[in-house]
Amino acid sequence: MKHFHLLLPIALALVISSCKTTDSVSQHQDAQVDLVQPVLPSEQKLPKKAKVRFTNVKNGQTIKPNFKLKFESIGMTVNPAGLLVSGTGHHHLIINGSFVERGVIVPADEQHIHFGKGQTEYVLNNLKPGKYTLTLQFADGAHASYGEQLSTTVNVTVR
Ligand SMILES: [Cu+2]
Repeated sequence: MKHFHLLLPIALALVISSCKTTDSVSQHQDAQVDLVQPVLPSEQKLPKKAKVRFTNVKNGQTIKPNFKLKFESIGMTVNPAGLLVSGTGHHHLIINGSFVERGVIVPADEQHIHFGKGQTEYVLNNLKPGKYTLTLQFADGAHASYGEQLSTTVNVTVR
């Protein structure tokens, strides 16, 4: 308790200096992002009608191991990865996983396939026969997910 009066000003100074640092960092980031977009696309309000869908496969369908999936977005424009523009993004296919929470970066691994060039079709890589879930997930130019609204999942049998 003796040292309390000594510590308080130090603590205050730390708080003030950390605020200053945070402000300058956020101002710096805003300045960069303002060139394209003031808010990250994945954080912006989505059109109510915005959705994605597979155009050539329905839930419960049986497909070939090298089936060519086709997909589309409604109310959102497909752009290559790297461009942070609201209302745009690219598709991802998630095999035997689920949609990615809004704002979370879609992983890049065998289970999560990115279509960063703006592709709207994909030939399955000779999947072994069996049951699969295929999830389509739309995410912004930085691969940040638009969340469940911009995802769709179908169960398929590969045979
Ligand atoms: Cu991506």
